[in-house]
Amino acid sequence: MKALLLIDVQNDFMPGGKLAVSEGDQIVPVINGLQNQFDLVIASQDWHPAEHLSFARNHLRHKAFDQIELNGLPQTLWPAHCVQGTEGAEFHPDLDSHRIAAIFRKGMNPDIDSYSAFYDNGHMQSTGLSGYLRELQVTTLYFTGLAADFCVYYSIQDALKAGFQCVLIEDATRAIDPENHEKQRQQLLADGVAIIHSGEL
Ligand code: VGL
Ligand code: ZN
Repeated sequence: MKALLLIDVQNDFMPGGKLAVSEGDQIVPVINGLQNQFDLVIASQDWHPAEHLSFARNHLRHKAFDQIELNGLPQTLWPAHCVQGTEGAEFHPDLDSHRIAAIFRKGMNPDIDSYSAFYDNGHMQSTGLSGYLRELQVTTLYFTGLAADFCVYYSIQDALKAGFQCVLIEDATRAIDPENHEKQRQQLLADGVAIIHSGEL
């Protein structure tokens, strides 16, 4: 069984949002067009408390995009984004959500960031997503969403470790830093991830 994963298709990652990904909104119609081809559609949502320590504003001497160490892990400091209950944390208004069977939220613990939909960045706590997928006999995951070089990339890495076959639908994602994404793309191919266009499905 195959599942479609929608990673963080949220307003704050769209043009005009707090942590905008260029052309992020262009993936929404692509994702909407794909959903009918899957038995299972799952979404993740970045869901931070206002005091989250990945936010630059919660550090005295730092600004957005500074690199620091946070509780022993490298951390990029971000503009405050996807704060729980705000409009920025909602899905894009045009995202078709009626087939989304479950939403896995992440990034609630203020002390650690959580790019992957499976684990926090320290791999200390699971979201339960891999167990959920296994219970439903899912073997292959098709990845879409934002951002290609953070939450999508790290979700794929964890999915591979958990034994899922992974496919990245390239026109259904966009990167914060396209150069970074290009390097990661080579890594994903080397790791056995299929990278396809939505038209191939
Ligand atoms: C993301 C940076 C911080 C993402 C989330 O969804 O890719 N990136 N929080
Ligand atoms: Zn975040």
